[in-house]
Formats: sequence, structure tokens, C-alpha cells
Amino acid sequence: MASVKGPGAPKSYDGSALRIGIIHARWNTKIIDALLQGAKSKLKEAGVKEENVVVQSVPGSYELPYAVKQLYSASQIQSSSTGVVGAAADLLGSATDLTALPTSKTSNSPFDAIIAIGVLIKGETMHFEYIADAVSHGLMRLQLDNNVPVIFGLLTLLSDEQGLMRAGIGGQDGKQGHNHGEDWGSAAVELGVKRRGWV
Ligand code: DLZ
Repeated sequence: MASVKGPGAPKSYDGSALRIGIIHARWNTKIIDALLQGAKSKLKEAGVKEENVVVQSVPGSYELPYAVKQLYSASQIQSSSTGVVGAAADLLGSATDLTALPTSKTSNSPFDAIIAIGVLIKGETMHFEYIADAVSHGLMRLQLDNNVPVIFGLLTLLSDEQGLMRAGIGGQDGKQGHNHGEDWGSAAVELGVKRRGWV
């Protein structure tokens, strides 16, 4: 029987004209890496060109809203000398894989969608609640204020096990789980296409 949960039957959208940004936190790296691969695989499947996917990282989930804002702002800056890749690198600091991208192959249009990926695992203090709340509100505000889809790739987990399952890596009971990063990649393509026009 088909699952009740999830985004329903997949619809295919042509992502070949899209430019997508991904900002991911580095806390809980094993889970993050799998989610990132999942998202990238769906972007590729939809035809998003590799040179039009910009990936950046920040230490933890709390930094996601600021980084999304900076990345999006940078993509709006038209810089004839360095191009948007250089401009984004300037804004985000020098340790960046943005500069590794060949500017000539990279579109300098603003991002059509940005995926924010983070993994919060509840500990013994209230840290989790404060970060989850702040990041959720921050990302929502960003997408509404800037009219750019921000895909909510923040897992708020009660255990490591839940994260492994939701990254498709598998839990202790032998079940593999579903990689939610794939859903975020597909959502970015769909929203990116729809942002360009609903009719
Ligand atoms: C401090 C912290 C803790 C305790 N847990 C997590 C977590 O589970 N996931 C995550 O992405 N980040 C965590 N952080 C780091 C904060 O998000 C942030 O990077 C720091 O508080 C510095 O602003």
C-alpha cells in the first residue's frame, strides 16, 4: 500500500534553466553529507546543470538564515569583473568552493531557489528548541521578504537514529529509511520553475 506520508506522486519539472544555491550546516556531518548528496542527485535528475549549483557550508544550523540571505544577496549583485561567483565568495569569506567554479560557465542570474540543510539533534538543554525556532522563522521570513523559495531542509530530531533513517543511511533495525534530501532537491526544482511563472 502506498504511504500516506510524503509529497505524493513525483511530477517532473525541467530544471535545465535553473540556478540553485545550497547552504548546509556541518554539525552532524554524516547525516548532512547523505542529505546533501540526495538533494544534488535530484537536481541533476531534473536537468539542473552542475555549474548552476552553488554549495556553501556554515558551522551549525543557527547560521543558516544569515548564510542564505548573504548568498541570495550576492547572487543579485551584477559584477562585471568577478561575476556573481566572486561576489558571493567575497561576502561569505575566502574559504569557499565558489571560487573553484569557472565563472564563464556560471550564470550570474539570481538563484531560483535555495536549499538550507541542517540537522538538529535534541540534547539535554533547551538549545535545540531555541535554534529550531529561530532557524524556522528566519528561513520563512527570508523567502517571503525576498521572493525566493527557501527549501526547509532542517531535520529536528530526537535521536541520531532518526537522522540516519531520514538520510537513507539506515537505522539499527536494518531498515534503510528514505533520504529526505531527495525531496528537498525536487522541491527546489518545482518551486524554482513555479517562481518563474505559474501559468
Ligand atoms: C551548539 C550546537 C548544538 C548543541 N547542537 C547543534 C546541532 O545539533 N545541530 C546543528 O546544526 N548545530 C548545533 N549547534 C551549533 C549551532 O547551530 C551554532 O553553530 C552555534 O551555536 C554557533 O552560533
